[in-house]
Amino acid sequence: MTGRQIKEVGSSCLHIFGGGGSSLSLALRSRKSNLYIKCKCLRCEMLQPLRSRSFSDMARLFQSALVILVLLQVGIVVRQTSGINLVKRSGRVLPLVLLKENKDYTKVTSISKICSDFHQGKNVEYYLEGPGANQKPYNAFVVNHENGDVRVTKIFDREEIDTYVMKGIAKYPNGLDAERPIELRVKVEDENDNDPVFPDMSPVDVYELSPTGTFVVKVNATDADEPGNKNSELAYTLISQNPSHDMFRIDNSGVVSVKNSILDREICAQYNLTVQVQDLNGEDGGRTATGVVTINVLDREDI
Ligand SMILES: [Ca+2]
Ligand SMILES: [Ca+2]
Ligand SMILES: [Ca+2]
Ligand SMILES: [Ca+2]
Repeated sequence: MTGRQIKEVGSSCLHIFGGGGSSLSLALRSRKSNLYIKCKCLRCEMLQPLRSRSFSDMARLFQSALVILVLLQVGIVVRQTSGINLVKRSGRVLPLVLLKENKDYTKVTSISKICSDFHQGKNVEYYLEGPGANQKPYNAFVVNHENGDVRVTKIFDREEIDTYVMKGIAKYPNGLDAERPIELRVKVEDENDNDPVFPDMSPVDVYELSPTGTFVVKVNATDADEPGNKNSELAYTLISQNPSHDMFRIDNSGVVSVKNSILDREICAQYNLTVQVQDLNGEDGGRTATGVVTINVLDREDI
């Protein structure tokens, strides 16, 4: 057989009984002018060298391997129809688990469940790995080694950790993995449990007789709740001005500007504005905080 012929045969691949969460494949491969027969299924992969280059020998080997694979597939089909397979293996990712922060789920027996296709009786044990399991914070999530039920041992704080990504492991008693790990992702949903916080604000300056609309300062409070969530969307309002000359205004975003163009340092050289900030973008029920903005009026030669 010529090298060209071998390459042509090796370029084909015969898949049999694919789908349903399992597949077997049989292929010929040429590597550095040597010919190999490759058997592959979900559980193993075999690359067998073909020592004979004759087409009849190669066909016999290919036929033998095909018979083995058919028998393996029949075994898988029998197992699937007998109900032994508990979970489809596609994706190897469990559905996302949503837990509200501050809510007590510790009495819930199962927030998720790891299952193995190869679980029969007590032949498989389950484990959890990753932050929240066998890494800090340790044992926030624990798994029942026998049935794969995952439960929690604490009340969660989104502002501490908002997402946990763990691996569910299925092992045989001899310590070998029964199959590939499955991903378990838990998201902690936000609750509006943080007040806005005003930063320390230094006094700011503005010239007397500045025109209406002159920028004075932008107030920037913070809120530890989830970014992009209304729980941390802030809106500002002016509670009072001292003295109450109504010289300044503040917009929703916290920008303080001159409202009245008759600022006169010789009449009043300093104003204290009491500003309120509210989360939920200022809607009813939002949490609030107040701060004071001190504004010094600077002199011009206006007399
Ligand atoms: Ca919190
Ligand atoms: Ca908040
Ligand atoms: Ca929160
Ligand atoms: Ca002046």
